[in-house]
Amino acid sequence: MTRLKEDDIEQISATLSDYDQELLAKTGCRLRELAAYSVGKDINRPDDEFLQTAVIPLTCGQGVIGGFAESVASIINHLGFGAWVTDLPDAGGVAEAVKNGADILFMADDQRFMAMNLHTRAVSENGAATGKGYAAGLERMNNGLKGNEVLVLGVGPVGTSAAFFLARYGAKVSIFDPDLRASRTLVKEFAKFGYSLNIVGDLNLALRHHRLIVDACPAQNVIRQDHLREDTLIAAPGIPLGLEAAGLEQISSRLLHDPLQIGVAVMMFEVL
Ligand code: 2YJ
Repeated sequence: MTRLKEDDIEQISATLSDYDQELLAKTGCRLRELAAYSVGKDINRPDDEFLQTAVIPLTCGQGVIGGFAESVASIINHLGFGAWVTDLPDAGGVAEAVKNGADILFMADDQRFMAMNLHTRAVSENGAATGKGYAAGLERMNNGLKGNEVLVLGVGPVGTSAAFFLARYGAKVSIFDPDLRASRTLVKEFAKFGYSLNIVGDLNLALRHHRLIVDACPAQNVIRQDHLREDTLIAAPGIPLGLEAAGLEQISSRLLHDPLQIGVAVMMFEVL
């Protein structure tokens, strides 16, 4: 799993309005609408309006990422909910959050990024939420996915979740991961839900064939400019972006890619 860097997130708080405008142009939804859509909940939530969320910095592992907790809180604020960062990190921060009336907690270590609602006990994990949100984003960008072929790069938590929700939208999903055993395991898991997955052998051929791509892997320069068509749509939760820099300008209006926004928004709506 990629650990976010300060550079990846430093612009988030200051650019959320622009982010919403771009997302609206690409998907027809603002962040709040996309998150609500992806979890199948009503966008208007009068009962949840007063819920307070505490974001708790965690110092374990490689430590606090400067601006991480603040960025998460700013995204939740932008969605229209109260959110603050605790003064204390770790266990002291959890106690501080509870004492100060937090209803929802967000916290991330190097492996997991979790949200939990202290009243309902609903729990959300960032990887699964991110995959769900990007699947919804691609579905909105394409005005539906029924019968469409989608290629998912990477079958970690984000790619697995994206593949699942793409299949639920009616897409024909192909997966590619250098770990063939992981792909085979996923095929068996999906079969239990009645979904079939195609495992791609030749990545280059698959990238040429597919118009709809989910890039959920941490590898760079996997998608080349010559793989892009004029109607290609890419949903790319993977950090860093797998598309080579030369292709960025050509596809910018048809590319969904952010370090945190969609994942955090979906986590929030999952625990409401
Ligand atoms: O509280 C802090 O500042 C740190 N403990 C945050 C650690 C952030 N965790 C990560 O970057 C993980 N790899 C999960 C990121 C998920 C983004 N999709």
